[in-house]
Amino acid sequence: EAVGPQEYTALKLRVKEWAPEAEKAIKGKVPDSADVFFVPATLRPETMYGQTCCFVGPKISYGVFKVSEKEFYVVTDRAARNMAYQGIFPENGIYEKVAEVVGSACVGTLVNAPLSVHTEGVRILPMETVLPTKGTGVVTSVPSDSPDDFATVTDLAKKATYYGIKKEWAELEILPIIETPSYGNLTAPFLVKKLKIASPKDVKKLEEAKELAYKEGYYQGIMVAGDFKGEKVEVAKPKVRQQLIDAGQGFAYSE
Ligand code: A2H
Repeated sequence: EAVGPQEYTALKLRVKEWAPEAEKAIKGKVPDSADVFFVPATLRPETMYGQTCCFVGPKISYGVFKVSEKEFYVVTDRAARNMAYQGIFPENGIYEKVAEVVGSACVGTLVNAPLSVHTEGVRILPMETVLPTKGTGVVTSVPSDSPDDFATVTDLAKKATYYGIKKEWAELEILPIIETPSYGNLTAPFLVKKLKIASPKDVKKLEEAKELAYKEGYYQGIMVAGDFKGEKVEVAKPKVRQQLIDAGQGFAYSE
């Protein structure tokens, strides 16, 4: 766990089509003409090309917060409070919640994920290990480079019926984003296999895989997707972040 403040990139994933239960929860509370965004917080903006879905905690309660008449964010109350002191809402310290929705009700919602190769959109899916006390409580999934994400999408596809999802929602193609000398161009799948991680509940081994993936990716990785192909991850990371911010598809969030 880092000691100083964490500098996240918050990403704006626009809702294209609501899951029926979530639609009921927001009906009449958000103008029809407005855009609603799920807002994951990430430390790896350079991997956003590889988003295949976006996770919420099924039992976590989320708020729908008003940014303007045209724009609403889905995050935890805790994150909205933090954002209110970081200039993200119109008035300092003030955040207006217009609706509440539990994570499980959002599962199946189709969102547009900025930079993702999956331009048709990605689904909101459940992840049991999402912490309500970190980031925004929304986690975008990049299974090529995050062992947690790879273990979770593998489990979701295996037990699609149990999770009440369509199997294909968890099986969007995983494309190479970063090439590394030790683990090839699909670092997370490689490490999950190598360390024989069987499920998202293998917390200890996942911790080890995360550590290895992060070091190798950050210090040795070369981009093989996106606008900064051929550049070192270390160099590309702030550039991708800035691009997202300049395009209005993301913003800085810290805690
Ligand atoms: B990262 P730190 Cl490709 N609960 O983004 C659980 N995990 C959360 C979370 C929450 N409430 N909020 C954010 N996270 C995840 C990309 C990524 C991430 C890659 C590789 C590693 C990685 C795509 N998922 O994180 O404890 C988010 O996943 C490895 C730790 O604040 C976020 O970045 O350091 C990261 O954990 C923040 O973790």
